[in-house]
Amino acid sequence: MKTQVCIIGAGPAGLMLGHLLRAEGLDCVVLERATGDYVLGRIRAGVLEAGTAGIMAGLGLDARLKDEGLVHDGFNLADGERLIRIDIAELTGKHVAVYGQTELTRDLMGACGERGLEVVYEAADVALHDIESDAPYVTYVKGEQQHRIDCRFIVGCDGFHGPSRKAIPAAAGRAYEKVYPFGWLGILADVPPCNHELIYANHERGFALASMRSEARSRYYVDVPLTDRIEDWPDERLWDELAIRLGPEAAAHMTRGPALEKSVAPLRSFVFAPMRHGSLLLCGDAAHIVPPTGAKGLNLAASDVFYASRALAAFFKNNDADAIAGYSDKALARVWKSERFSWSLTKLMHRFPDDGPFERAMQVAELDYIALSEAARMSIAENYVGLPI
Ligand code: RFL
Ligand code: PHB
Repeated sequence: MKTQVCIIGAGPAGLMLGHLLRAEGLDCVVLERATGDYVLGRIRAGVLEAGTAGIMAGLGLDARLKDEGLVHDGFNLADGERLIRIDIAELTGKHVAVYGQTELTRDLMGACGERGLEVVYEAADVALHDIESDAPYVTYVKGEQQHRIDCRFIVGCDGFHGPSRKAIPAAAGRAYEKVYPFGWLGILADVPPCNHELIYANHERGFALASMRSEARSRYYVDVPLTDRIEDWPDERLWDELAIRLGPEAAAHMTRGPALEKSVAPLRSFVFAPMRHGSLLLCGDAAHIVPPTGAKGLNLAASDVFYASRALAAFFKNNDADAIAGYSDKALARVWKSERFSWSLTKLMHRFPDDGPFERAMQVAELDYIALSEAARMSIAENYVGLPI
């Protein structure tokens, strides 16, 4: 089989890129290792930047997002008894949307048929070949048969553990990494949220986040040592811990319920640069990871694929090879700023095992500063709502 662009991975990055390329009239195929149900079963991001919603609107795929997404004009940082509200709408004139990654992925999946976006699910042993040439190809196995896709470009949207980044010779790039000494234990439950906006809490017992998926479905997190297992956290223990860490006001409004899903996600900052090698472009988690504090991961995947789609369209329509050459710098300029924001919010809102009284005093001083300075709140708000794409 022959196509212009072979996309590896049908997560949000791969599907969004596929639709952006189809909208430009380009040919592409998406290869996904898992089943569609598996991809939809992963409970991940919940907050969409204005720019991500804008990309969905540009594709004409935002009907449900507009209908069911919750418009949030602000969010809160809690430190003990104090609640600092960041009024995103007043400070930036924009808002974020609470809309699950699952729903966004469902919208993208649902439109594949009508828009001629071919997705091959359960593609095993996906391998990249000749990525340094102008005629790369991808092989995979499906139904015990080996298949080959010849293309002009491969785009790796296959997440942190996928084969694309690994296909780049070590000497051709550099990995920047920070691993944090805790993970986030998340619970999803069909109970109304304890607050109409998100609360990120820094409590002496550790971090907590109160989030949601709808008026009737809540998502909460606490940070836990990496050695903790799910079995260590029966629902009641987790609800008790959330009530303490989020504080009495939130606890008073918290409804408990059985977990629909419970999982631990390790926290990591990671960037691989450059994000292109020869005829291979990387997008989303394949190229970078942010800790979830600040809700940037999915949103960065969206801006990457937007830039990649522009570069690929310029190449195929105007023979513009410079656009491809410029992709990595363009994407990384935004990636690094989101990495910085996610890292700084993680440092501000978590108690690190090696921190002493000085580090804690710095957190308190920074939270004091945010509480009293509109300039400080503005800086947080413009990053949270999303820097321009
Ligand atoms: P994904 O979603 O990992 O999709 C990659 C796809 O590639 C497939 N794949 C392969 N396909 C073929 N062959 C192979 N060998 C393959 N290997 C892998 C996989 O099956 C998968 O379908 O990456 P993508 O598309 O780059 O999307 C990135 C986002 O998923 C991620 O950044 C966010 O979920 C991060 N994140 C959040 N981001 C936000 O913007 N806002 C949030 O509120 C937010 N909260 C979160 C998060 C991530 C979390 N976890 C669990 C890591 C909360 C959590 C808890
Ligand atoms: C979520 O609702 O899953 C969520 C919200 C905000 C974050 C991370 C995750 O910063």
